[in-house]
Amino acid sequence: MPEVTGGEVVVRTLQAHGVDVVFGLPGVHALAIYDALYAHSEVHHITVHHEQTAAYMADGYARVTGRPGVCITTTGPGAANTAAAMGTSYFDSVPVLNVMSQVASNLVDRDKGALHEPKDQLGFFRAVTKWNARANGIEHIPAVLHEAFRTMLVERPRPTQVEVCTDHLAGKVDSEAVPWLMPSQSFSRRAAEPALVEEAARALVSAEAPIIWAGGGVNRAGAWEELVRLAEVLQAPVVTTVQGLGAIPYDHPLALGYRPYDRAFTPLIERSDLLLAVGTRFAAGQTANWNLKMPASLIHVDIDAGEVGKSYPATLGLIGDARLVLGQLLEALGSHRAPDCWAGDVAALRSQVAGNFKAAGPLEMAVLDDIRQAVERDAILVLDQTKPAYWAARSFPVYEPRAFLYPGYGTLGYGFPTALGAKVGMPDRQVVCIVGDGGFQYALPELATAAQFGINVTVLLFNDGGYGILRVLQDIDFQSHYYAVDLLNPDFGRLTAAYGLPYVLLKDADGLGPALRRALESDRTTVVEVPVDFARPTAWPSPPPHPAGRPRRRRGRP
Ligand SMILES: Cc1ncc(C[n+]2csc(CCOP(=O)(O)OP(=O)(O)O)c2C)c(N)n1
Repeated sequence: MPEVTGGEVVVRTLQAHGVDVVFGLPGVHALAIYDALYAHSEVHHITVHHEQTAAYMADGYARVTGRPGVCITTTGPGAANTAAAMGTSYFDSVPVLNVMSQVASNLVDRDKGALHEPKDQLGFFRAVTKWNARANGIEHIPAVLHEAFRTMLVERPRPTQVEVCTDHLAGKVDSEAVPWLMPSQSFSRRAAEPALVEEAARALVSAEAPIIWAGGGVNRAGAWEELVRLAEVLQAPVVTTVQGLGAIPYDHPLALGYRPYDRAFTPLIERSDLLLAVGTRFAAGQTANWNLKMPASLIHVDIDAGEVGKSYPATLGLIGDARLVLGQLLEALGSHRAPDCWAGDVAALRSQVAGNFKAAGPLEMAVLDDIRQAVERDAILVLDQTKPAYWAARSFPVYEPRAFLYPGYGTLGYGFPTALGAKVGMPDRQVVCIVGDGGFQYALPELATAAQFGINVTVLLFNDGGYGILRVLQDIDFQSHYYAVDLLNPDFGRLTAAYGLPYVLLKDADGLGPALRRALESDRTTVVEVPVDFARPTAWPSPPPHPAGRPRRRRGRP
């Protein structure tokens, strides 16, 4: 009888769930997994220089493909190094599976001082996962991994963790004794209660001025086609949260093109009698800390029943996968076609908002315009926590779904490693990372990962010599007591060259467009450094005066 190791059961189970690339950093307890990867070259492994990068890469891969990203880490400190990245994926509902080793099964949680012995590794990761478990023996591995995939693919997508003790990974059993698996295609997603769908359709048909709020759930569930069709059927303008960007193309006539927290949204809500929210938890940042008022009627579509009514009372909750539920609504609406009650208001409001942005941050908006014009329509932007990224989150025109990766958790150091994972997931698309000198230095050694594995992204490095946004806050709140915000930066040119990668230094933000175009033609990761100090804007964009009066009543309502 052929025998298999626990490590091999891990790798074959991942394969059975469609995994063909993993991101990781080996350690002594996890080596049996690596030995199985050695034997199964169909599963590609990308070796990183810090475990947080493995988890960020898995996050980037998952956000752009819609499939779970998988990282492999080793017991104790190696695994713990992924915590900020796992927290980011948790915050933004991204399906990342962290497969990790544990000490030998007879030593777990005994505090005897075994090498890398973690204190309650499952407890540690409970805080940043929706589900986690230890496989108690080789035969248990397929079922535990399968459950991790099930929870990420069927329920709200959030990170999971599976750990296997090192003796189980290295141990062997008869392959026929392993309960090999049910493939992931057998997972079926949840649709909404048909009677509630009918009720929602009736409410949508009789609404006078409905608007749609598209959250990250639309991108995660792959529901953008249904969303756009529904918006067209209802003639309802769509506002997108930062995680929902690209769910409707920015140049679609019904795309509002700005985020709900923008004060420009207020008059629109005041005019609307029904808001259809899809895949959103109405997070603080999107609702001005829940100060945004909602229309009288709110229909909330979400895979997670716990979100419905949590921050805003819902008139009706439709619990299910966004794609399925929007499909159900379209079916229930049948041949209904709403008249256009907003006429030119959407376009007028959009252009006013764009004007406000330009007036409030001329340099920031010029930089973003240059970027937008240089990259392809479906380019993927990955944002770190740097001044131009905040402006981009407010205003960047996104035309394709899953093309704007922003850490809602506010995680500094996210951008560059996540961009690498996004490129692995979508090798044929341009991937541009927007990062400051502070954030880039979280993951500089990953320039080696880019070079070694031929991962080609473009890094736009905005260098202001410190933690610039904190200087701004010290200005505003602490009488300009600049403290702990200046950085002694390396020579980024020599540093990039040390990894054999191209680098361009601009004098200032002028010339960014042509430099970015050239960098995008490179066949290797290229760093474009832009020395710039985005001064504190004179004013944040203020709400535009409302272009029209009350919405026209619809004619021909059924
Ligand atoms: C993991 C983490 N640590 C600290 C912070 C706090 N923080 C937010 S932005 C920032 C400064 C970023 O500096 P840089 O990347 O140079 O961009 P800049 O603000 O200068 O544009 C810091 C320290 C954070 N958001 N996340």
